[in-house]
Amino acid sequence: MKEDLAQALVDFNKNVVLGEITRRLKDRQEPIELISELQDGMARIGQKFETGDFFLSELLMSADLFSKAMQILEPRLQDTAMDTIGTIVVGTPKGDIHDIGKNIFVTVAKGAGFEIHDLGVDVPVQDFVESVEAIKPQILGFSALLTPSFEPMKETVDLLIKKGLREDLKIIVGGGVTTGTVKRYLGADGQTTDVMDGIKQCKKLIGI
Ligand code: B12
Repeated sequence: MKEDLAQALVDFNKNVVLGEITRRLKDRQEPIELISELQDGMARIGQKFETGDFFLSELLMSADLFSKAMQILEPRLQDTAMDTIGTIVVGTPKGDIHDIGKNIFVTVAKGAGFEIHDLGVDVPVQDFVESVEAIKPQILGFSALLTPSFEPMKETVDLLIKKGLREDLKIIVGGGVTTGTVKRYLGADGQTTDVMDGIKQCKKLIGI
């Protein structure tokens, strides 16, 4: 019988989460499908945090368990690595330290053949711009999980335009709190809350 992975994450049931992942990988389920189920669990945890049923300690516990699950899933995602198809600079903007989703995007994008320059979390506007200037990627990716992240992303895009670095660059924004409205506010070329959709958009943005 299949266990409800998302619910097991909400219940912080480490044995069920890790055991179920190991079992389903053995049964040849795609790792990306398992990540999607875990992401649903995280969304439920976020809702409980919003309604005051969960506190910061629960967010930390879920992040820790998600990271443990990713230690099992990550090597399976890298299996498909091939020749480089494009270059992406990615980071989480200033003030934001969420990195679970960004790290998943980095792993899957590498597996899809992208060369990734991961600037990490809490990245200042200047660092994004200097990296674009030095690396000359085709795509700049933001990973944003906090509403206050919108301003530093907007400042980054504005500075890129001012320096004449925007024309040859595609910009995509990902992360649970982002929407089409955020995309339009930033003047970005893509937006997603799903890693596979993000990869598809990145390929399309560079004409693959
Ligand atoms: C885990 C978590 C934490 C952990 C983060 C640990 C870590 N190492 O990342 C900890 C406990 C540290 C944390 C802290 C805080 N958090 Co928090 N957190 C979450 C939670 C529950 C899950 C986030 C997550 O990892 N989701 C799972 C991943 C897999 O999903 P994802 O990030 O969306 O990524 C997927 C896609 O979006 C995409 N993707 C992601 N990035 C990118 C980038 C590109 C380029 C592309 C193409 C795709 C892509 O791929 C991923 C896979 O599909 C969310 C709830 C939620 N609904 O998201 C709240 C949430 C984001 N947190 C929130 C808050 C308020 C906070 C705190 C301010 C709490 C506090 N009072 O201190 C702090 C802020 C700390 C800071 N300065 O950043 C709010 C944000 C509200 C808002 N609108 O601003 C949320 C939404 C909870 C809520 N509902 O209130 N948090």
